[in-house]
Amino acid sequence: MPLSVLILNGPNLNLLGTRQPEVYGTTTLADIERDCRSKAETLGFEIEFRQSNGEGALIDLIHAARGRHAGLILNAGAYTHTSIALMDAISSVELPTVEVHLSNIHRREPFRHQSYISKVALGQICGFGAFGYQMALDALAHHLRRPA
Ligand code: CA2
Repeated sequence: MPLSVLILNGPNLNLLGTRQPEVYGTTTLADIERDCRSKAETLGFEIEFRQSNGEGALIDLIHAARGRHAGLILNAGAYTHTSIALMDAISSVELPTVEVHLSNIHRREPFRHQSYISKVALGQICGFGAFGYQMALDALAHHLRRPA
């Protein structure tokens, strides 16, 4: 059975491609989902691709991922910088997690330099726009196929 990966997107990412193209580009979340689906196929993964604006809803999706998915790719949006609750949810399910951001959060305002997600993630990919999701799928494939 193919390994399954949950790709989870946080607040305001549903607006991608419609506003602030100078910061976030013109790619929509639907474009990113389509590209993730074709990349996942080449890697032999199944994916579930979700977005929510709610912190609690994101936490519920992470809890539900336990036992259903082998890994998590998370762009938690602004909750990245604030949410101990999301960090705890990732710790609790013990799923290998790759953190993704479209923008290079370290070149932006100081309040974006802090990430609670990084403290529990395998690693962080940021600054490569939508391509970061493809990189995250490769990173998870590499991690999940490593010899025990
Ligand atoms: O760079 C990223 O991927 C972020 O996670 C995006 C978040 C931001 O709060 C993080 O610091 C970095 C914001 C997503 C907002 O997306 C929009 C898209 C179009 C128009 C307005 C917001």
